Amino acid sequence: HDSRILHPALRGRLMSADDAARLILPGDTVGMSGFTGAGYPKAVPAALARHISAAHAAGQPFKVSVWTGASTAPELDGALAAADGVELRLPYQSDPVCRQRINDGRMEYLDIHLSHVAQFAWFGFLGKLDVAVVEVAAILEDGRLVPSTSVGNNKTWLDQADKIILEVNSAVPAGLDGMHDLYYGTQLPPHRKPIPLVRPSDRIGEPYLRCNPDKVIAVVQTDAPDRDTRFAAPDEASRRIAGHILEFFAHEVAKGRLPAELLPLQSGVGNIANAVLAGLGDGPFENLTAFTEVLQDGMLDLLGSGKLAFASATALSLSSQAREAFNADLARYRSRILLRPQEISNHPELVRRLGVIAMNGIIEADLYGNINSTHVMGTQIMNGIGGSGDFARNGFLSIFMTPSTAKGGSISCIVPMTPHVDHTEHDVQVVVTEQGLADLRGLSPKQRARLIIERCAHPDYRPALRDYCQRALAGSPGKHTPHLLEEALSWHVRYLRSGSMAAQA
Ligand code: 0RQ
Repeated sequence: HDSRILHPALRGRLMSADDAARLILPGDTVGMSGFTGAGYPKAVPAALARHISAAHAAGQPFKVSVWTGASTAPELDGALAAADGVELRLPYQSDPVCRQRINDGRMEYLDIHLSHVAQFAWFGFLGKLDVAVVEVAAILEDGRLVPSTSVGNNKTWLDQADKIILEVNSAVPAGLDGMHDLYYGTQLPPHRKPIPLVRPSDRIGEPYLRCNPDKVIAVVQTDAPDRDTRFAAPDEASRRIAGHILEFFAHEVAKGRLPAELLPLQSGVGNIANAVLAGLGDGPFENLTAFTEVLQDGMLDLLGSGKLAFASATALSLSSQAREAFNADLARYRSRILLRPQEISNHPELVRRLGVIAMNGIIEADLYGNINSTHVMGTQIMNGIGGSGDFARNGFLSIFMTPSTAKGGSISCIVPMTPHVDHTEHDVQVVVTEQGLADLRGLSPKQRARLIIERCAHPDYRPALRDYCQRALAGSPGKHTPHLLEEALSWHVRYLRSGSMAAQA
């Protein structure tokens, strides 16, 4: 353990997770490391949850606000939510207990674009950060930190927090040292300069996090792996979605709109995203690159097979099996992966410059291509917008994918109107389901509607969607984006009342 804590004074601040957690006070805002189940603190949050539960049992109020990079794991989000210890949580989460608390109205949740979090903290939009709790791989002699399996917002938390608690996790492979790129050149307006990154593989910063040792109030040792982020083997629908996307890429290359090696890929979370990556592994494209936020199993496979030449991300979000393979073969990946702060991995300037191809999963799309990625039936949060907006708005191409139905066919994922919109029709170029792919570029709203129904909707729901369109065109005062306002959300209302969107016979 000690070989990972080389700074003498910080070695003197070693303590148990319980003692460290006691330094976090009721009402504090805590910036935690962690991005899609990678690099989150493994011990202090659970100890904090125990203290919170004890305080509640003694009749004392105790809540903290929690900022992270993105989703963490049961040991952090789950434990604190179960203890009713979170006043407000930001940004992206995907924990079932946390989700339940938010939907029960017992926890506030602020779902913001992942690229906005660090700059909002710097702008002072979010208030003061009291404590940072950050997992690292090691502490160097001069106090700089070797980052863990994710970078997320750690740079900002370490800079902004009054007090710092470090978790040094000896389960993080030492070979990760050198695979991070911390850019310290982001300024505040009006002093910002162009970010000097023109290829996904460009190194523009330093390998280590800077940290003022005087702010470090505790160092805790852990030896625990990241969350096991498992993927289901691609099912038939996912394979077909992947097939449509690959065919589309081939078409774009043939038309001369995409180079043979495509453009840097961004791929979201979930099984469908992973299936698309698996599809690319079997496809004709070589020398691919990725400029993305999460490097998941499918992307590691592509790196392994050589199809993917380089990946820039902010987190390694792997299953335990893929992690073992990665750790055993780190030397092979070292020069082909860079982990960056999420303000860089998701930066609109860079996504636009590089011409990223954004591919993200959704809950539902409406006839005109408005996308709901976050809210089930309009009011219940699923996960959050994550980085999908950072990439979709600014990418070369923004592709959204979903099976055409959910819950055994009782829900159509193509609806007349989405009761919540995360990505407006203006940010959406392609919608794809297992039924087919709608290329919406250059089309007006009514043209988009026709294509989305005929290409993407499930055949069981197509007649009702066509019928809605016709009646909306006849009855809508505006013929640009026709709607029957009193009926537009009736499919969702019907599902909530009867358990199915299908019209009753
Ligand atoms: O729920 O497992 O309980 O049945 O939603 O759906 O089809 O497995 O799809 O795993 O790709 O997730 C939008 C959630 C899709 C994800 C979402 C139900 C469905 C199932 C999952 P069950 P699938 P995926 C990068 C970018 C936003 C953030 C983002 C997501 C569950 O892709 O969170 O893109 N995206 N970030 O049954 C009711 C519908 C439904 C529905 C699906 N229309 N109505 N339930 N479901 N459609 C990553 C980060 O930024 C960190």
